[in-house]
Amino acid sequence: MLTIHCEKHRLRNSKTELAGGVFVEPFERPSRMDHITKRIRETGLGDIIEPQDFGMDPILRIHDAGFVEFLSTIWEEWKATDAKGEAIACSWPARRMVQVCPDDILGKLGYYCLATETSISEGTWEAALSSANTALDAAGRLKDEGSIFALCRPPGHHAALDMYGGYCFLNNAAIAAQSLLDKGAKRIAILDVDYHHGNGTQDIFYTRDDVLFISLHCDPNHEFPNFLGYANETGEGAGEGFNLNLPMKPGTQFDEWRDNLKAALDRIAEYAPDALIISLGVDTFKNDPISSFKLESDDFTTYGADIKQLGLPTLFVMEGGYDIGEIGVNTVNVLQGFEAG
Ligand code: SP5
Ligand code: ZN
Repeated sequence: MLTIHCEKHRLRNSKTELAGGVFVEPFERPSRMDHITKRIRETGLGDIIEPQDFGMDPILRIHDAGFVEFLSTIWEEWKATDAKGEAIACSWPARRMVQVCPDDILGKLGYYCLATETSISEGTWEAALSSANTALDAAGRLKDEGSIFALCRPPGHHAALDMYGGYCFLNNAAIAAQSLLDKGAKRIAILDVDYHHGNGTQDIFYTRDDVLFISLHCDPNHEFPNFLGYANETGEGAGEGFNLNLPMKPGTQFDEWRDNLKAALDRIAEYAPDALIISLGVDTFKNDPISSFKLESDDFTTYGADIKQLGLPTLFVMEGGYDIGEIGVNTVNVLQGFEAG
């Protein structure tokens, strides 16, 4: 399987994540990619090539223009203040407050941020852009390749129409889906297997029937992103019936997870999409430092093969996964399981 990957991901190298009331080195760090590319080479999965630059148009098909302008300028603006650290939101347009974007820099940060653990740092925008280009390049090659891996970093599935957070800035999977539709596909299914609910992707496609969104994740009543991802969110308007959330309790093991995967695959088969996008987070692994599910490394191989049974053109887009030691094995296991399946 061919992998698309951009070295510019390294420009996202934030020093601060707010976790447990203190600042820690972010779990979402550049070395994650080194372990995955090393494993790709070790296993001979296939070549790794750099993406082309697709400009702003495909990104603006998904994200709000004001949000994109904010992301592309906020670091320069932040640097010009007397702030000592990275850019972190502190206040929000919460309930019964006014939904406007203020000129004040902290006001802007709060307006566009959905989770304060994610700091904006030097190079974040350039890295986010390269990650979107990685997904777009892979999407463009999907027809010829049959299956392909977009090794994106930073991840994307928490990024909504006009919000960043959860380590995500641009929604790579959504941008790729739209590009496939714009090139003639009629229906795209996105299956999100990251441990966390793909709130951003759900938000983006919630009222549409040309993208079926299905997410397998830890119950948001107990886990980030907490405020989206419940089973009763089924879509709205034309999108009614085209959003399927399969939340599972903390500590879920693979047999139960796989039952939910089967339900997801059945729904995808019924939808008969032109292509399938997998939002591939491997933070379901038993040793993940921020997650609670119990998947073993071999389980990733098993479910890769399960996905293959759909027989669809399949674009894998990297999302989360924070057990640095095993992230390479677990990620490549999915891809190898798929190829062998
Ligand atoms: C792409 C992705 O996987 N983003 C995840 C972002 C999660 N950030 C906040 C995590 C909240 C802390 N959870 C600690 C739970 C301990 N069980
Ligand atoms: Zn995750």
